[in-house]
Amino acid sequence: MDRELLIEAVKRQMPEKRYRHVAGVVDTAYVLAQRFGGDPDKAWLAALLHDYAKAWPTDRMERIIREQGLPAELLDYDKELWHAHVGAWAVREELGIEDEEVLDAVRYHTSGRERMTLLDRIVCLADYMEPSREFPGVARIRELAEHRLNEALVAGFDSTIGFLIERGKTIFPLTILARNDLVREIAAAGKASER
Ligand code: DGI
Ligand code: FE
Ligand code: FE
Repeated sequence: MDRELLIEAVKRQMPEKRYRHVAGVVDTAYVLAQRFGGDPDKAWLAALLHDYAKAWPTDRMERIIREQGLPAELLDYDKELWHAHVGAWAVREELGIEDEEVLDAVRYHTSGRERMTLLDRIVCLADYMEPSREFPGVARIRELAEHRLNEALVAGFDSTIGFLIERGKTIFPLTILARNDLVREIAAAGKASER
């Protein structure tokens, strides 16, 4: 499918305002890929598709999780997590996207995961910092993202984890694992540069 058709397919899934966010993530992910040595074309595609199922009705997402064998554990956590997994399933099913790296970046863009790929990191960070995002701490994330991908991403996860804690919500285990991994990588890089 060419780019214009993909864009049209994505626009059909969501209100205009949500598409403006997606367009911001696309531009940001493309820049981050160039900055940090990622594949800009894959970043473009994964960013375009990342919120494909975001505006789908909850009962539709729940049904797909149950019937298509997506991780049932998701149903025990915040509904906000569902659109990422459902979206990865849907873009394969409806748009014929087969690139596993791209599908993973869509699937894990909300929670993160252990051993996040560069593409996972780029999409997740772009989602946090695209120009229309406004939340306490976003300016710091944008600053860090000028040079430090992992630090910026940890700052993003920290803000989400803090937000969830403040509201008395559960935290999906992959988010903790993702953050632990990144924190260890940052520490290891620090030690290596001292030597
Ligand atoms: O879809 P977006 O709004 O663009 O952003 P997203 O896919 O990162 O979704 C973020 C929402 O998910 C945010 O409001 C927090 C919520 N959420 C609920 N439980 C968890 C979670 N986010 C993470 N990372 N981990 C959770 O356990
Ligand atoms: Fe999302
Ligand atoms: Fe998003």
